[in-house]
Amino acid sequence: MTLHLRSLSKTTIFSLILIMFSLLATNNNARATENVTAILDVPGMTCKFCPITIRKALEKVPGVVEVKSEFKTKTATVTFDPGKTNIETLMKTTANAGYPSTLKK
Ligand SMILES: [Cu+2]
Repeated sequence: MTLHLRSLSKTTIFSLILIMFSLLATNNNARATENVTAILDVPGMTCKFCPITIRKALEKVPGVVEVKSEFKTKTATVTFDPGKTNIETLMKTTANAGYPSTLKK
C-alpha cells in the first residue's frame, strides 16, 4: 500500500513536471512567432472588387492570419506570422494577382 502510494505520487509529480515543461515550451513558441501587421499600398485598385481579389490571394499565403483590403484607401492590411511568411512574399503575392504593392510608410 505504501509502495503503491509512493509510486502514484511519483507519477503525479512526473506529469506535473511534464505539464510545466509543455507550458513553458508553448509560451516560448508564442513569443517567437508573435504576429505582425503590415500595411501595403496597392495603387492598382480600380474598383470595389479589386480588394476582394487581393484579399483572397493574400489569405492563401501560409502564415497569413488576417487580411483587410480597402478600395477607398487602396491598401491591404495584412496580419501574419513572421515565422512563416514575410512582407516580400506578401508583395509578390499581390503582384502575381495583378496588383503590385509596396510597404506603406
Ligand atoms: Cu477592380
